[in-house]
Amino acid sequence: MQFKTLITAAGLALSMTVGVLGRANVVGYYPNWVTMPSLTLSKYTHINFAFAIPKADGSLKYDNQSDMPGLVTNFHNAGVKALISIGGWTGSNLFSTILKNTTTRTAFLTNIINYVKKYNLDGVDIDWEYPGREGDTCNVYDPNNDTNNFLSFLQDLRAKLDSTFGTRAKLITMAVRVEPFDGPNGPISDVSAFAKVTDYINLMQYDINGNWDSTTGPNAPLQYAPGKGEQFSFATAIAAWTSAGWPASQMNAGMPFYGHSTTALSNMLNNPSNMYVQISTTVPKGDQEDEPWADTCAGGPAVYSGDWQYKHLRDQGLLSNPTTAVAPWVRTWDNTTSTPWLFNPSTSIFISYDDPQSLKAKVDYAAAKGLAGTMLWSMEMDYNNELLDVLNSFPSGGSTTTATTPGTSSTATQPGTTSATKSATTGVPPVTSSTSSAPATSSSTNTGGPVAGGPCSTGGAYQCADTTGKNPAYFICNSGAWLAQSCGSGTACFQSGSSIYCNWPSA
Ligand SMILES: *[C@@H]1O[C@H](CO)[C@@H](O)[C@H](O)[C@H]1NC(C)=O
Ligand SMILES: *[C@@H]1O[C@H](CO)[C@@H](O)[C@H](O)[C@H]1NC(C)=O
Ligand SMILES: *[C@@H]1O[C@H](CO)[C@@H](O)[C@H](O)[C@H]1NC(C)=O
Ligand SMILES: CC(=O)N[C@H]1CO[C@H](CO)[C@@H](O)[C@@H]1O
Repeated sequence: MQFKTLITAAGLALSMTVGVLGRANVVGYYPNWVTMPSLTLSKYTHINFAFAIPKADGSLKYDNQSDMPGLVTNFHNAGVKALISIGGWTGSNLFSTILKNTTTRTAFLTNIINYVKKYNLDGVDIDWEYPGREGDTCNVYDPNNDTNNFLSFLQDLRAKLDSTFGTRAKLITMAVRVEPFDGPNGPISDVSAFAKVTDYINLMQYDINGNWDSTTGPNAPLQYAPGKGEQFSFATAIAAWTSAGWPASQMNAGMPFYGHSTTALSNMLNNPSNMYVQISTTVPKGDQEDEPWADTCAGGPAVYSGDWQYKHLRDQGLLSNPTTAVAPWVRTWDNTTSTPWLFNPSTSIFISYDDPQSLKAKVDYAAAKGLAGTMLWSMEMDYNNELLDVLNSFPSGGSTTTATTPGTSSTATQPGTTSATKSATTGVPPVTSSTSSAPATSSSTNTGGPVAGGPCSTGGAYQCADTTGKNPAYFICNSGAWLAQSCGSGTACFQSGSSIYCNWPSA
């Protein structure tokens, strides 16, 4: 919605951020199987209901569905977009099968449209784990066809959503892993066709190391330690998608509001600079809510997850404040991965998790890369908004421009976009969460239309020059005056409420 891509005539992907008064995305996942504590809705921009499960006939099964109308109304009243998320870790076994069969594929598409309509939703988030790659062990997947079938399905879904609700009136987002979708030869090298018909990816930059590994290690490293643990990180995920042609301005960085625990086979406090020691195959009980659970797909006995929600690190007394451990727990900060870990020398339990300090490092990194904002798993796991507040510190007013094609010189960029970026990064004051989701302000709806150099009052407000959907010109309110700007060559400006985006011109 508020962030779209500018594509230059030369076909080099150039992304830039424009926004609802410049506000960064904060996308929360709302699991339907938990009792949700009271929420500060003003601190979210989007909430994804998790999960609607695709059934073999292409229908959707969502538990506690009767709660949805009231929740959607509450979210909308707070200016928050509501989406249905389809799939998830245990709900992804049939995507491949459904999309191969014309009958079930058509039913699936129709059911999504009807679901969005029935519940007055703002869009759909597809959380297929994973196209062309096995996720949960009983999933059907097909490296030869899944990714192509997914693309053609999304193209049809975009067309049908647009024809039913209006052009770009509804969002399509995707939760994705740390590398692009898989084809027959591994992750594909060009995802730009996906970006054209969808709005965002939500990067799942967590669960990188856990009890499935042979050593302790970080759940969500900002950078990985070469040769230690899995060689993926928050940074490599952004780089992998960006270099496959995904615009940074259509990415939300994923933030875990939980940690994983394992039992170390040695006393890690003897060498706190080493976060990687051998572990027991028996997973310890995590927080007070962790119960043995049997994955019906994977089979095998019921086992603990070992997971610790951040709120229970706080309310079960492991942390007396966000960065102080209570004995016998000892907190260590790992400089390489920019994450904290806890160790209890009496039980040898190790917990890798995120806290305000580590999330701040991730927010700063994502903002510097020009991302649209953040996503978090999941909404019930925070403690007094200690983590959510860090996500809300993501710089507003638009992030930096990122030329996503390696090796292109800066002179290849469109003059208009270069200067737009400059003003977006220097001229836009932060916007508080209470005003940012409000309806368009008088300055951004300026009935006479903005004029270059004319006065404006809301720094960071954006407005298209007209609503024809053919004109690239737009204006940014910068230091009290409208500044003339232009979408990239071949694209036009579209108004959506108080926000604008650049996209292919209307027919
Ligand atoms: C419905 O939500 C409640 C919590 O509000 C939860 O206890 C229950 O398990 C949920 N039902 C299903 C089928 O997920
Ligand atoms: C496609 O799905 C329909 C409905 O479930 C089923 O009747 C049909 O046999 C399937 N076709 C193939 C080729 O599997
Ligand atoms: C981590 O970095 C900080 C600041 O640069 C430094 O003071 C500290 O000694 C480092 N710690 C380790 C364990 O390397
Ligand atoms: C059902 C389907 O789409 N099958 C195709 C999967 O990919 C292989 C290899 O490209 C094709 O031969 C199949 O027709």
